[in-house]
Amino acid sequence: MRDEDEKFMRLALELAKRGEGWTNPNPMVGAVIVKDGKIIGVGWHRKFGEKHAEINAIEDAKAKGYDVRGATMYVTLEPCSHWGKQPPCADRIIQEGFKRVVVAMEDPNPLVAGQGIEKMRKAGIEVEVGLLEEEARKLNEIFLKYITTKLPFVSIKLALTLDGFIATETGSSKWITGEKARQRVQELRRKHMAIMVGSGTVLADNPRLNCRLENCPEKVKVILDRSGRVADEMRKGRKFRLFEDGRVIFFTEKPEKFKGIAEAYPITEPAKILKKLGELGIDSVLVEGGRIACQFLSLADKLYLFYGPKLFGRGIKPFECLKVENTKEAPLLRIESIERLGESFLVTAYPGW
Ligand code: AOF
Ligand code: ZN
Repeated sequence: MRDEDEKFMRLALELAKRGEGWTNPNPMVGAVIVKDGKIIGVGWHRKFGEKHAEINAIEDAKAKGYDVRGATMYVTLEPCSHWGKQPPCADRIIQEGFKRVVVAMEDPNPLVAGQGIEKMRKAGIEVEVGLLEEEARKLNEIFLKYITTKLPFVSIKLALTLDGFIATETGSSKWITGEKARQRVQELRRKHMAIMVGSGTVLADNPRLNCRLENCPEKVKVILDRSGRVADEMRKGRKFRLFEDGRVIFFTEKPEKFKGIAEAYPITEPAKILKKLGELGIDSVLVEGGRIACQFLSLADKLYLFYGPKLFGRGIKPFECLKVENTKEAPLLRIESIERLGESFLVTAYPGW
């Protein structure tokens, strides 16, 4: 029984991932309905504001002509008990006559927080909680942070040489990693609502900062431009590609320079920038600018370090602001994984502080 449960929950987790990038700032959720050992319906939360996973799974089973009465539902997040953009899933599960519900994790949303589980139990449904909980928590690490703190999940992405440089002394950085690694960056962009860089990157590279995968929503582009250099250039007639799609937000000491050109806030302190992004409904930010990385290091939730097979000897280092003198003082990272991407590799790590 336990083995079977795990198999169905793994499938629910896989289904949930199909919503990646589309559900923010809501969680990714997957659901599988099983009756007499057979999968009769599957569903996932496809897009923010749209139907929840459980409802999609129930509708899938019904469309195939199945009766869900007496069935078991496997769902990666506690079914909701509140009225949001959608009606409460727990009520629907009760109405439909499910016998058993297996939940990977409780919903940390204070509006739910165990009440969905309680409601279903009170209605006589067998509810089990905690199957593959670790995987479910990892899947929704962005949602977990945002719903509990109202601050965005901060990831820092860097492309480094094997000797730890992000650019040569003259500022050249194209390219340190190979094509496969750069493709992987696109996946990271899909996962995060916003991409953040400094004005230096915008002026030097004129990047699009979009997500070029087939299945990817528009990104919010966040530019740190203390002195308003991008606005100055725009007034001179220069066109920037980052305006081609998505929302663009500047943080600057000179908001007046952006009047009539772009959305800008008079904030430059990293912690305050994050607070503002949270207030704007942005649940995650991928810091891609190497030169701003160190400012956000102490606030980071995750690091994505891509290493290319090159050596520069001299050049620009990403974390010089740390100034570690003794090895004992060095901040420690907890490595989550190491992925080989052609001749490059990706180290994913969580800050240990
Ligand atoms: C579920 N299944 O598939 C999702 C859930 O505004 P709403 O109605 O879409 O509600 C959003 C909240 O509902 C969200 O913050 C989270 O707590 C929960 N999301 N719950 O049972 C789902 N996406
Ligand atoms: Zn729901």
